Amino acid sequence: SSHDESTPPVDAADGSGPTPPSVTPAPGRPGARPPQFDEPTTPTDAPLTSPDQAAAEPRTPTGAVPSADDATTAQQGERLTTSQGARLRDTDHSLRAGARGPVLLQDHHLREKITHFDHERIPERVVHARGAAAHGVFESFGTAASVTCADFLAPGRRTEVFTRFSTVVGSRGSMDTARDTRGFATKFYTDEGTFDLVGNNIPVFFIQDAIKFPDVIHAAKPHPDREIPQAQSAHDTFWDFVSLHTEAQHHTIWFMADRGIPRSFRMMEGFGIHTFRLTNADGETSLVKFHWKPLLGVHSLTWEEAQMIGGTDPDFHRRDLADAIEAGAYPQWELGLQVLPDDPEQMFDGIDLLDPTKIIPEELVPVQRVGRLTLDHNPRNYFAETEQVAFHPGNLVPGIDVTDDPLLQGRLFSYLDTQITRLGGPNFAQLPINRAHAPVNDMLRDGYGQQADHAGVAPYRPNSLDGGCPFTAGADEHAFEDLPVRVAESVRERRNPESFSDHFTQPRMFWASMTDVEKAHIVSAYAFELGRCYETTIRERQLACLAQIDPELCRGVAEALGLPAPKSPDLPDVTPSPALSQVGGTWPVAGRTVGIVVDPEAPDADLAALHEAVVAVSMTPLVIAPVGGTVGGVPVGRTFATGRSVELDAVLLAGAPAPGADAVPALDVKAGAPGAPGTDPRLTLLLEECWRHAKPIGAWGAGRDAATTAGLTEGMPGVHLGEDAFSVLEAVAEQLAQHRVWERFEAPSFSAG
Ligand code: HDD
Repeated sequence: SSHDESTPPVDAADGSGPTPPSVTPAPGRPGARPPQFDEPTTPTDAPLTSPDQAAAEPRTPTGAVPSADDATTAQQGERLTTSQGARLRDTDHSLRAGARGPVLLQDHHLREKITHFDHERIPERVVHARGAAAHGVFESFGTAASVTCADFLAPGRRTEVFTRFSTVVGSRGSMDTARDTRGFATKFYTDEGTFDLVGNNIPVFFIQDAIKFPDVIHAAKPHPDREIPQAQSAHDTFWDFVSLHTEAQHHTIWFMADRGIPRSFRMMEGFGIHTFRLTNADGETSLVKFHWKPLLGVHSLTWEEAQMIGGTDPDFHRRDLADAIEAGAYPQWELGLQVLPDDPEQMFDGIDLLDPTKIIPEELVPVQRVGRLTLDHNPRNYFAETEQVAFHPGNLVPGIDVTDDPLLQGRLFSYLDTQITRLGGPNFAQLPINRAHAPVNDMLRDGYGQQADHAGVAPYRPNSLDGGCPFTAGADEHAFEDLPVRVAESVRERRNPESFSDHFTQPRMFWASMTDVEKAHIVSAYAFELGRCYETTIRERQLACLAQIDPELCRGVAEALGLPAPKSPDLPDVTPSPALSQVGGTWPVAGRTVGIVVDPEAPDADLAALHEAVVAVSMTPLVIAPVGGTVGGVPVGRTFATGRSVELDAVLLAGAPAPGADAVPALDVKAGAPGAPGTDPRLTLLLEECWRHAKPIGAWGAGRDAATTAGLTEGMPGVHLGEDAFSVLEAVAEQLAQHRVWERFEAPSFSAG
């Protein structure tokens, strides 16, 4: 039968079914259509109109709501349609031969809906699969004009940018806080074409030649048999490779150090790694290294925090970036250049500038600031923007060129190539996020996913039919010039230069530049990673590498592994580079999260004012109470069940909730476990963790008693017991400026021996 009269659709518009939930359609766009792209050069359409968001629920702990002009609705019109624009009466029931009968093949809407869904996923990036991104602006200081004619670096220029941060090894759904290198890729949509700076948060790379990239990645990715472990380097194949392929040792010590577990994307440096060649308006060239310097400083998690966050909030970095931007705490970096003369040797102080496993210490060649990056709005759609953005180190603009670094040369091939699989054809540059903001006039035609409806008959040159166009640029028309760089007279060969062969002096310099607490973290990181390997020979081989870096480092790791420390050869003296250490300075506390533990039974009178005071210094207050709701008019951000210390940068005790009825069973704490009687064991745990992770702790009033009961007394490092909330907040914020209470870490045992 074709139609069963007795079973009308349950939400039929004639009112016979239940009332559909009321939704607010987007105003003013009846019959709205997806943006039409006449030419691949049209900049992205203006955002679609959105409903007023003023009444939306707060989405962040700060209570910030999306701005009213931010299009946040999925709806592009008032009535649901097919992809062809035909209005639909029903999208909830397939067309059947009777309500209980089989589904009909003729149900074109069912087939369209399911077919599209079946193809919603694209391959994740072969590396850097997991990432988060934001839009922003780059403002040039104009200070680079003497070294480059790149227009976006001229005085007063503002350029739109899109920056994507990533981990390297994990899959798209892996955790943010894995110990790994972080990608830091920025697309500058300049008036002279798109420039991509595709860097990392570590200034050196694993390998010196791109032909080794499949090897290092195969070694670092999960084992091919069981596909474990996910997003980790703590496994045999990784350490097998880096211990055999010792040019990887410099990069490896960087991510065994705290750089491998950043506190936030906002608190990472970025590096272009390779040496690039800049040209100024007079045609003079220089060699440069690019640096991003975060205004919030460079800060890391502790390893225990990173592991715990991996469980409680695998999206920690992604959330942190989006929340900060939404709350108006826009992350900022300054772009800096180390400028070196472009002489034929391309060497500096014995360092081959074409070797991407070496740095130039900042103390020898200062980083000169040339502009500021501000990330000020979140992507509207993760897939369209963050997933589909396609970076390429070959996206260069006049004034910036590559060098013969063999790693960079190979990258110039790989990035274009990979997008063809990942984005399904050669037209990915037409995706809105990838479109140049400069006018495009190419002769690339057809192919999968072609969006443009090109006019004319002559996409070739020379032609006489389409006006004889396009013309190429004249000498003074800001074209990208291939510099007449001299290529060494040589024979073709597969070989590294001798100047690439020192693999241990710079890791030794890195080690020597660390403070004791940073050294201790490095030793424990190696001990953890090698301790997770199964093969003793691999551990021994890596210890032999460490012996070539530093005997203390080697001894510390060997002790933890219960293996003999191989003897170090005679090692060169190195001059430490203080710029490599993360400890010792003070930085702005903007965007830090301050937990405020409250007792709902005896709310602190000043809670609302305290909350405001935290926001006033651009920090994020997170009120923590045994159960949800509001306390003293302030919303509870986390309960003892949903919160964990690792989300916080500092904790304030405004009160001390007594154990609730559910406290003990929820935690499964045995009676008689350590912790003060009368204090909720979850609070005890929170304080213990904050102590162990060297976070400032403040308390006043009733909170002070709780602190004392927990064994925290005035005079202990980073413990601030005061008379009132505001003086305690001030003391805590001042301490937080150093990132952690460094004194709390134990003296590392290896330095004693
Ligand atoms: Fe790469 C992605 C950074 C060497 C091949 N790379 C990718 C991304 C970053 C880097 C940040 C993610 C971009 C995004 O967010 O979409 N890669 C680097 C750095 C390197 C480096 C700093 C060395 C200095 N990469 C490198 C080599 C090769 C590749 C030597 C290949 C020979 N990289 C790729 C790739 C990826 C990529 C396969 C995967 C997804 C993509 O490009 O778009 O082409």
